[in-house]
Amino acid sequence: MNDTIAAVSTALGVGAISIVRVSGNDAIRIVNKIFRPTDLELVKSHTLHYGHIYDDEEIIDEVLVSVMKSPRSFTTEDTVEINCHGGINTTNRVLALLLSNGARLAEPGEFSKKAFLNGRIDLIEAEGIMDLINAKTEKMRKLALNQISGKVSSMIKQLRDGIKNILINIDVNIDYPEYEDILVVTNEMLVSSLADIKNEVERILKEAKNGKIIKEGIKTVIIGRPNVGKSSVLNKLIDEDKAIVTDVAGTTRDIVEGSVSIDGILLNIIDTAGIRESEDVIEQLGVTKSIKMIDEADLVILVLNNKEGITAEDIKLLNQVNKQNRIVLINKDDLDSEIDEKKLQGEIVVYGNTVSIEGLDMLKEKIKEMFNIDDLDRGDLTYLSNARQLGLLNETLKVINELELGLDDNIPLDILAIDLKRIWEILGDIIGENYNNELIDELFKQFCLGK
Ligand SMILES: Nc1nc2c(ncn2[C@@H]2O[C@H](COP(=O)(O)OP(=O)(O)OP(=O)(O)O)[C@@H](O)[C@H]2O)c(=O)[nH]1
Ligand SMILES: [Mg+2]
Repeated sequence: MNDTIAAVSTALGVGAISIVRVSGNDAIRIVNKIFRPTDLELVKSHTLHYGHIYDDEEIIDEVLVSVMKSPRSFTTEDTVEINCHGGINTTNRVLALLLSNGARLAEPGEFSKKAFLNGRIDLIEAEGIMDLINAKTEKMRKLALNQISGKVSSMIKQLRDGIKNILINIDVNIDYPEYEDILVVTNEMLVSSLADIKNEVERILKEAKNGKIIKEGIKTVIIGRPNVGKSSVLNKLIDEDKAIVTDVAGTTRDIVEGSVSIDGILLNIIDTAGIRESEDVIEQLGVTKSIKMIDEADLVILVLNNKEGITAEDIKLLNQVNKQNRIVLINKDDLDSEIDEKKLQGEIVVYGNTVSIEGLDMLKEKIKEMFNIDDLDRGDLTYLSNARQLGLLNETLKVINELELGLDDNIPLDILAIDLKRIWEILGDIIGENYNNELIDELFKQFCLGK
């Protein structure tokens, strides 16, 4: 933890500039050994210095070096960043010199880990940094930035503070029952405070769905009988000839994936094998896979053939997806219709074809409505969006439910306080207030080198 670490923080490749970062007690002293002409141990914090990196008397590169002294740096330690010329050889030479002069090569994410362990950022903020680096869309960037700014953490901290206050009051009640002017915590009071906490946890979990959609997109599976035009629909939506289209039923055997953005939200589309009974072993494997995809989907698009009418197989498929978010797309509406709409009562139905775009535009509109995509932008994008964080928050909900049962049974307050403390602890795990070393190591290893 007290080692001075070094790593290349920019992508290693050919580019104008590379940044090599050094952090730790000896950061300034180590860089000073290979940098001339300025004595970096004498400079002020947050200053930039022009000069050269030397290996003995050999000039390795012409550089700009920035010096940030503890505690005003990302890691809170002394930090030096060397802006050298990009290019693999130069950058690696500079890094190698730092290592031979006493720095240790950083592990992936170790700078962020130091920032966390030194109390500069909490876990939610650290995970936000990773999300920001990986952000592919404008919304993903905003979402991540709100995580880094502490807005998301403060939602969790407020919940924790509320619970802490109740716990303090319970403790005082138990320890000093003779005091008359203190608030006496009753089961009724706990019922109402707990209801508030539960509401807030449920609200955060509900809104987290928006965060998930922004971060991961909408997993959309196109299903239907063979030959109804599923692959054509995929190709038209993503504007690319990705899946093979023929008039032979059973063309698609394996799944084919593509994605398209709807107002900044990624629609991750999966085209599947047409579902039917088949003697063909390969085709049947494809069909099994199609059915499996249904369970994992955020949205199912069931494609029907306008010209063929609704068959018993179509109805069977419709029943199979009745728990899913689904849209029925009646394809090939350029041909005469045989569709009996009475069979589709209560369904969201869109007509279209893959010759023109109007019908598929309408399909996108329906998806926007279904997932409130317009509203996603209006909120301030303060959502929990990370699987680890959400898993823990779901755990608190379980304990809250148990606590509610305990309250119904009039279990004494000091026993209930144990569950309440547990909720407080799990919420602490979310922001990394109480952490376990193994988990922290695993988590930061997923970061990139030099971050
Ligand atoms: N008239 C018309 N033909 C279409 C339309 N969409 C697709 N087709 C034709 O329907 C046939 C089947 O299209 P595919 O996209 O391969 O159908 P599929 O549902 O993927 O079929 P499988 O992969 O076999 O399950 C092809 O000959 C397409 O050209 C449409 O909107 N109108
Ligand atoms: Mg197909």
